[in-house]
Amino acid sequence: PGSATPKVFTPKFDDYQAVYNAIANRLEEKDDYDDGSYGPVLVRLAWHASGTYDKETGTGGSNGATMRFAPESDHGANAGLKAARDFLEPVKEQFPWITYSDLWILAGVCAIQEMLGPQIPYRPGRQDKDIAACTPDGRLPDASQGQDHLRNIFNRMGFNDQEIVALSGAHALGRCHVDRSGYKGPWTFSPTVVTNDYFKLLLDEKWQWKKWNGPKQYEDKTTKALMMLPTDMAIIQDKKFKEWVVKYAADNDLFFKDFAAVIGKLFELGVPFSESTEKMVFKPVNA
Ligand code: CCH
Repeated sequence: PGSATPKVFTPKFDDYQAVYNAIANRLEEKDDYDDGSYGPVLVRLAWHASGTYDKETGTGGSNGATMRFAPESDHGANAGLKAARDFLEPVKEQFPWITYSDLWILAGVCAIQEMLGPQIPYRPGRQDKDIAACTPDGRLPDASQGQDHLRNIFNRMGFNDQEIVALSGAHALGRCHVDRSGYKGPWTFSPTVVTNDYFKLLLDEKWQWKKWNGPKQYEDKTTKALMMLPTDMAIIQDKKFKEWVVKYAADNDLFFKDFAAVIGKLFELGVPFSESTEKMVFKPVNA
């Protein structure tokens, strides 16, 4: 009797695993979407949500999901990510208790694991913010630039050379779309599987400028089917970056270990977790 406190739903591991499974089971639902999987574009969504972080001001990062709103959704770097946000909308409807910010990151973790990548420990606790928290344009990398730009952008998030190179290995996945970034084509022959092929191809192929009317990009001399951005090429043009490219090309286990660690760090930039929040490791569906 008396004033009963209303029951608040406190999601547990199994609830997050259920969200994970719902995403995993839909990744390949549309055969005609790109290379047959929404995995790559979900990884890009989680990265662009996180990569706005500025360590000096503590602004940006995955806490907030402010890319739901213009102007951030209209930033040039985010072109095409509506496909990923729309893909997740039915999942949000099915599990209304999860915040968009936690959902987008969980989707990135799910996509990496389901595309046979390493396990990425996950913590929930992000809160959605409103339009006022949108970050200014220009915080994400510009593909037309070189190594100084990469260091400026990623040092601002708090990453060193080794971490920059490990993160770049995500370009084993997915492709560039003319109607999104202006660039064209995939980096590897298996764009829906996490591998160290990006590093191997950077070193083993001969790369030449693509002759076309689009933005300056490289193509492989052998098949002309693969591409590299100027920023991709910068990590073999720069001696210090290249040392890590050589290591990751030679050792997939090392790449998986370092990639899991750096992605875990990226996805948590600027998130004020309560100390009791434990990391969850989700069971893959596509094992
Ligand atoms: Fe990236 N990326 N990325 N990228 N990216 C693009 C696509 C993907 C840069 C530019 C581009 C990371 C780093 C960089 C993915 C993950 C990561 C595209 C094509 C451009 C341009 C977009 C389009 O046209 O659809 C630049 C510059 C950098 C500098 O470092 C990092 C870090 C990550 C993740 C950890 C993924 C995945 C894609 C494929 C998306 C898709 O739809 O297939």
